[in-house]
Amino acid sequence: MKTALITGISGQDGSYLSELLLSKGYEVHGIVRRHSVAESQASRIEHLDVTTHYGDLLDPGSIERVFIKVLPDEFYNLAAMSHVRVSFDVPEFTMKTNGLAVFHLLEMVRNYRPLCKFYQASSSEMFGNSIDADGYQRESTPMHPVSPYGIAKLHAYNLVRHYRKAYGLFAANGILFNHESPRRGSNFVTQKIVKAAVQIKHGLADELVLGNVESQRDWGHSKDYARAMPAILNHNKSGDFVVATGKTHSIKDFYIYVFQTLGISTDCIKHDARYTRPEELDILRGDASKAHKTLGWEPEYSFLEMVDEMIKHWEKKLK
Ligand code: NAP
Ligand code: F7E
Repeated sequence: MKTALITGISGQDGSYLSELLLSKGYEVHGIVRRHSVAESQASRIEHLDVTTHYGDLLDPGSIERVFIKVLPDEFYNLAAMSHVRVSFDVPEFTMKTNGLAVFHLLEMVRNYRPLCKFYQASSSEMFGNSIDADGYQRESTPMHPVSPYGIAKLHAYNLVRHYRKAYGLFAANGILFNHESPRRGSNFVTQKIVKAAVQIKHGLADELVLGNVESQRDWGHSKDYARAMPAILNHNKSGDFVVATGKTHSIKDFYIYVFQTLGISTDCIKHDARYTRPEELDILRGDASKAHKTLGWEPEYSFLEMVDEMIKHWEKKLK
């Protein structure tokens, strides 16, 4: 039986990854932070047979104690300040959590368990507005991030590559493009739109306020993307892998589909600059050919299946 340790186990991806690893027979441990609302602490994972430990990425000693106790075979670092817009408000916190903390994790692996495989949740936000001539971003595309979040993630990405090359660790980056699900935080644009649209349909809200609706994203399903994580760690060689669908939609396309599906007018959609960013990433479209060929990874959900699942979730929840 393999043992996995997951930071960010209580997040969207952590919950799907835990389900997957448990189904494969792993013993799963995760690190959670203390919440003032105790019910919120593990609401996405309370149905799962995992062992949780208190810790915080900004308290390296707390993670080190758990790491030494659990001695995992696979270590997934999914914890992060994951909201790009908010990263402009708390840049230093974001740099420490998403960047510097990864250095402490890699040192821990190097010092205490160098055979433990390390997965880093890297992001398409690292590309910024850099895009290849054919309109795709791939592993070789130059990275010029346009947010504190992206800059911090690039710091961590480079640390992972450095520890792989300098110290021979099995350390890998999953460069994941946007992925959503019914478990997505409701201040990310997809979940915000779906939740508000269902509320509007049922008379529970009367408007939806958005920022830039022209930007485009390559959206996949978190459950599909969680499958790529152990596949990356169980490949015979560590490396960096883009995980994406290759299909892109604008925010406007997204809300038009949701509002049409629910049979409501888009007249109640308003704009407010407070949801825009000082620097915007305009378009993401990933080329996951390496993951297809090397790992045999393919997404199972289509874009519309994913959106429909999110709509059904809110219809059921608000009933
Ligand atoms: P999420 O739902 O926001 O989950 C983030 C997790 O990190 C939560 O469990 C959170 O705990 C935890 N966390 C935050 N700061 C922490 C700290 N200082 N110490 C310990 N735990 C901390 O994000 P997600 O969508 O699952 O994404 C997982 C990872 O993939 C993140 O690193 C994200 O940046 C990256 N990523 C996501 C996407 C995407 O589209 N979803 C794409 C590319 C990369 P609390 O619940 O206590 O806040
Ligand atoms: O924004 C625009 C916004 O916050 C998507 C994270 O998981 O994916 C995610 O980051 C787009 C942007 O995701 C609103 O300006 C318009 O262009 O849902 P989002 P994100 O910034 O792409 C990457 C790959 C990650 O790694 C991150 O962890 O939608 N937008 N109006 C809005 N966005 C939000 N949040 N709220 C609005 O009202």
